[in-house]
Amino acid sequence: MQLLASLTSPYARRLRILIAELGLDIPVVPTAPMDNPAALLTANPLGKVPALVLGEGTAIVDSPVIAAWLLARSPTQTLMPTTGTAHWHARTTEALTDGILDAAIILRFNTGQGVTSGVWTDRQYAAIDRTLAALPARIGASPYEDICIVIACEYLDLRFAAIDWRTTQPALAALQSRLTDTPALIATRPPQ
Ligand SMILES: N[C@@H](CCC(=O)N[C@@H](CS)C(=O)NCC(=O)O)C(=O)O
Repeated sequence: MQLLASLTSPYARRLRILIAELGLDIPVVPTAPMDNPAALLTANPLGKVPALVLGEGTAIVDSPVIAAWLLARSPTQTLMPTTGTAHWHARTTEALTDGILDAAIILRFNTGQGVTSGVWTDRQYAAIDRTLAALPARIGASPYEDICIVIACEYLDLRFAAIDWRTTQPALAALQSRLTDTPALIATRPPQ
């Protein structure tokens, strides 16, 4: 079994943290999606990381699906509630923080193509701002949700230093500072 992942991917980072926190032994194979390596395209025709290769011709793709698979393999885990309202709350926090990453990545690719303004750009920034404002109410709901929130915030630090989420959302800053020395977070911080 292998996790194909780029070391800067925030989606993959969440899984690398889960793997560490759950004590699973799944090697990470550094994979640059934009190079279209054959192993990635075989595992995931979308050409995106992360992808979890289970073995002979079987792979799981999309980080929330892979996260669910990892958590299901660890029946005694306490990172994410597995049933009821708390479970769907956690899945929604996961989706909201993924949405921040999706919007940030759209902005990043647009910038790379010289598109730095316009309705679509404004829409991504507005989605990021609104979602950041919604996250403080979700802090502390479960360890997994806190991890998802910190990963999204730290990805903004990496790629969008101008988004000053620490000033606009001090509760998120307090969470990030409380978790900053978590070994799995330290071990998975992207190379600067
Ligand atoms: N929804 C996917 C998003 C994955 C994603 O966008 N990964 C980026 C790297 S951070 C990628 O592989 N991009 C290459 C591409 O879009 O072609 C997930 O959660 O796994």
